[in-house]
Amino acid sequence: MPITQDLHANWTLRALSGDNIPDDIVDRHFPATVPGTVYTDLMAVDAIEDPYYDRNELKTQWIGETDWCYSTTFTVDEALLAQEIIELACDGLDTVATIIVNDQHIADTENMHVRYRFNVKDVLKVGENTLEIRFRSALAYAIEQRDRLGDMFRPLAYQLPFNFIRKNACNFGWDWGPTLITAGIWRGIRLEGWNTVRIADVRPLVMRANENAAHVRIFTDLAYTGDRPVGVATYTIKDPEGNIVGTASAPAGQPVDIWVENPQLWWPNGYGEQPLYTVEITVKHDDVTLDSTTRRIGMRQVRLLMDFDDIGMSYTFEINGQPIFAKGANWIPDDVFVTRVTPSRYRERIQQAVDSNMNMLRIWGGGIYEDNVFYDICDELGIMIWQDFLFSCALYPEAEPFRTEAEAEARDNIIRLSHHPSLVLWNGNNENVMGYWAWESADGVSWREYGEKHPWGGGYYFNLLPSLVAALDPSRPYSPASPWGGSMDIDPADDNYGSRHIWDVWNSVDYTTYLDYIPRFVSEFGFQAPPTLATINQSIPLDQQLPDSDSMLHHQKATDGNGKLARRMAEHFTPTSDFYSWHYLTQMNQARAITLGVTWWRSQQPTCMGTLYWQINDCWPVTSWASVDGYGRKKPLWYATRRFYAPRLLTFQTKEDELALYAINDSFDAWQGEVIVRLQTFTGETLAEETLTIDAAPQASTKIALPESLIHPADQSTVVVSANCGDAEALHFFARDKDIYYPKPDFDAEIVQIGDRYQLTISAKTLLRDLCIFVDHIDPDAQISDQMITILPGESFVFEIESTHPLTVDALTQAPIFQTINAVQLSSNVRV
Ligand code: BMA
Repeated sequence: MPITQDLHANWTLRALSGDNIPDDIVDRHFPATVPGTVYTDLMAVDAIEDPYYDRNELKTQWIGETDWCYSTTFTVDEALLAQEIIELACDGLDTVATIIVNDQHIADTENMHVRYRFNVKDVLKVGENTLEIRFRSALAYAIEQRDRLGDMFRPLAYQLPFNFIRKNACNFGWDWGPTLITAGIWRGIRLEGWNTVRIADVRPLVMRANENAAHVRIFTDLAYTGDRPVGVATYTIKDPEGNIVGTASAPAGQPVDIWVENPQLWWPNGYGEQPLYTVEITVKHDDVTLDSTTRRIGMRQVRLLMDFDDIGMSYTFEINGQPIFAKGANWIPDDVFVTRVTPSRYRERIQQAVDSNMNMLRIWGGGIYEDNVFYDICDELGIMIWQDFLFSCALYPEAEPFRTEAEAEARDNIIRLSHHPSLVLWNGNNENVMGYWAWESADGVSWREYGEKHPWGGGYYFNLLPSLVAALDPSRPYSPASPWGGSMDIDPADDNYGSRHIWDVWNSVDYTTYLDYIPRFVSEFGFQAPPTLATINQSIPLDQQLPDSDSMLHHQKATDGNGKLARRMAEHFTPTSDFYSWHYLTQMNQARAITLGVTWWRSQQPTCMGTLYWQINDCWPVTSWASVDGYGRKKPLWYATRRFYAPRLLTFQTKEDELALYAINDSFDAWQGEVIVRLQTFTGETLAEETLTIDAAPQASTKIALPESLIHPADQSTVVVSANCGDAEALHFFARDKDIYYPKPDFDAEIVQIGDRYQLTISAKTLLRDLCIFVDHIDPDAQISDQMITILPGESFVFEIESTHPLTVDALTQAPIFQTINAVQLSSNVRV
């Protein structure tokens, strides 16, 4: 069996060269953490200030312009040195690295997304050895590559040439991300010594599965030291209880097929369980085990139905023969310094997706292929993963070394990830086809014009990547791009074909424009809001806590972001200049926008079969489209998400001014019941009430006609209509907030404390619209059970709060902790 020795200890870091290295950094050796990054190492010893605070990002730009050197020493013993091959295995080097062992040059690498192995046996010795990894400035490298190729005018959506280096693109600055260009040994590094044979990779692929049987095809690639006999490989599949349900053996290296009868099927969150099977692979010769490994798999079949129909072309994920409405969001790296994303942080974030009733996350192409742990957790929790290959918002060179690197990287990550049942799609790129179709560079050159004259990445999306997927992972669908209409001749913005992104809402028009669209699948659409108050308190100095202060604007990376926030807000609300009211109203506008888009598109299934909003998470504290902010705190949109992605949803929709109620039922069972629909005034007077019948077929959206008495109130500015059926409830207001006459909020409040838990009961005497209790402003670690709750007069709502701070009714029922639309909009709307 191979001998493994981690090389994570004794590292130091020093700046090698660069024009702007501060004097107090020159010639200093810093202790370094591996895996880690230069930034986090310098922060650990206070050599730099936290770049996430205030405008510190600007003070650290020299780091990305500098060449760095990591060095360590390690001891090799005789047992290791006796192995035929001793590889230095690097799971991730960020990015342009030169590796030196015992003063001998071993290799140069230039791809953050690839695992490397180098045989270093000849340079190792028993006793102490040295290892040095030098990282060139990634920025300098990217500029140099661009210049070498004479490619100054290659279109891209941002300033710095992220498309000339195989590194996470968003490091170079994005419309939600700072420019913090990292360097470092960002994943594990170790020595592996072995003899005769090593299992280089294993791909157990579930080719087909239903309740009768699952077909598992296992590919194994072996590495050999010489031309000696290596015997047979044996394969065992165990069910979740540990029972052996399938075995095979074959000459080592030859694929095998195993059929498992009556498998326990893996389902996405909300549709069933996530049973996980284990595949054990052992290579033996003459009864001696030479190597062995395991992989966890799930018995499920995935297809992406891109079928022509009388509308256009569908884009529907099908799991185990069942079409699934994809409910989810886009995922970006959870921290600029991705090495800080621990397994528990991954779990917390993915659990937040699960708890908000999501079943899919799209790993966006400007980030990274995530850690194995990420996919393991998604396997366990039923979150389907749409994985972009890492090409985003640019035309990409196909010249060397990029083509070779693109191939190596795709190959390596397909091999690494293909056993995960959560992974349901390989997707070629983010918005590069759309850019080709529709975008212009700042200097007025159309991307298409450029792409017609130069390689632009099409060779990757239409040739290289699909052939790699077909060869290495025939169990999964491939889509060339997001958005994608099925052909280069179809506008990727066409509603009727394939996946699309919708960005006119937010950039230039009000969110009610969502009602104009019935896409087949929306893989991006979004709406900004600032992060939580606690996160603002943690990242913006108090005297800068104003919507347009320098510091707040520094934490707003979108072009004219605050202008868009203000214009979109003015379409619904009477604008406010008070910081806390602005913060609250922009968050409400965000949550309401995404609520409208999702509920409308869910109501339009099966024409539309998926909504992935932009974006679930952030990589630092910033005003962005995220529902969970850069410090992991839930914005009101997260709570809205839990409601609008509920498996059984009641929703009012107003397309073409005709108010209708929809019952959306994602489950495999019919939903039958009675729904009480009531039209009432804000002070509690019932104007009309009807009891209607719900008979909603499984996995469908059912429209429920509403009687005239409920949908045409005489005074639209003082009434609300509600629908209730068990846990499902819906509300509809007939006018925009700025045209509504809200009553002054009137309520009773009561608090009960049990240890660190509080129950706060709010009993409404008048309507309380979109009540939020921002307890995080008092206690940044507090948790609250819900936000953005509308309480009708005469009703009450109980908030569960967890906090170690003493909390009182007084503290919790005053602005800026206690916020309602009534209070914030009252002054401008008082009827005279
Ligand atoms: C989409 C994404 C990102 C971007 C987001 C918000 O197009 O693909 O590139 O951050 O919009 O503008």
